[in-house]
Amino acid sequence: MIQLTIIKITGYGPWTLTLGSDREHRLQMLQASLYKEIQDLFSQKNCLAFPNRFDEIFVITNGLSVDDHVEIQKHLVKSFELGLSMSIGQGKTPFEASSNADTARRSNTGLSRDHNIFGLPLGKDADLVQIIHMDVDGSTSVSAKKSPYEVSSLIIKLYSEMSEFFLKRNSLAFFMGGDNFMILSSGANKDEITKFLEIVKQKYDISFNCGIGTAKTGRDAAKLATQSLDKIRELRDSGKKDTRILEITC
Ligand SMILES: Nc1nc2c(ncn2[C@@H]2O[C@H](COP(=O)(O)OP(=O)(O)OP(=O)(O)O)[C@@H](O)[C@H]2O)c(=O)[nH]1
Ligand SMILES: [Mg+2]
Repeated sequence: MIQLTIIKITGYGPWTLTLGSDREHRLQMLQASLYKEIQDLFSQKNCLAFPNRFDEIFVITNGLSVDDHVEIQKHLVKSFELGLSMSIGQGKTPFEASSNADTARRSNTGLSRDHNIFGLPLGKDADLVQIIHMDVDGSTSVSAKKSPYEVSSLIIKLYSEMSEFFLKRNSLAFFMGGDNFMILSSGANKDEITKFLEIVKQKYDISFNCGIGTAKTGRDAAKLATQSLDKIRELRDSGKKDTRILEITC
């Protein structure tokens, strides 16, 4: 079971219009500072936030109670003039958890109405998070042959391919910057990941390295996934073994 919280700016569209048309720089600053504050507050509680279209943020919140969410919401209310809703969902897969969170908000199923927190009463068994940290093998040499924007265009295509492939398997992929992606997965099947690697190799001539981490919290799962990825690099650089997928479970 994984627990996800979707944080959304409430009444954002109408509010943006009140700023007039010279607003883009202000919206960009607002979105960046909102993301920073959310990552800061949630990571202190062993959670990990993922940017989703800038005005919506997904957070792995395994182990977090409604009271923990209220505490964070109180901090955020002090820092931002805009309101935020938090929708909490649990599920057997990340997709199911995200759908449950969204359904709760749309059906106005509240866990704390005073603090704009939605969701069904939380079960206690949201205790397993799995993250796949995917990173392009040798992106520096790929980038050297392209202009910066051509590199971005390639990364967008890879992201699109990844998102579609893993969504079909109830997993959610996020672009984390540079050549890094993280996939919230459940019971990652190495044969399936291998299939994805073969598709991108064949279509784009790109190889990914995939570190998998499984733990009780988002931060711990990400730490183990990155540790697995670094181990793949270490094995590659020492010339010992060419591994593309490695898993560490706590
Ligand atoms: N989000 C995130 N970005 C990273 C991380 N490590 C590196 N980066 C970014 O990824 C870019 C590419 O770095 P690398 O992946 O180390 O470069 P590379 O040439 O692909 O080398 P290998 O991955 O070892 O094959 C860096 O410039 C950073 O922007 C990470 O752990 N997380
Ligand atoms: Mg890389």
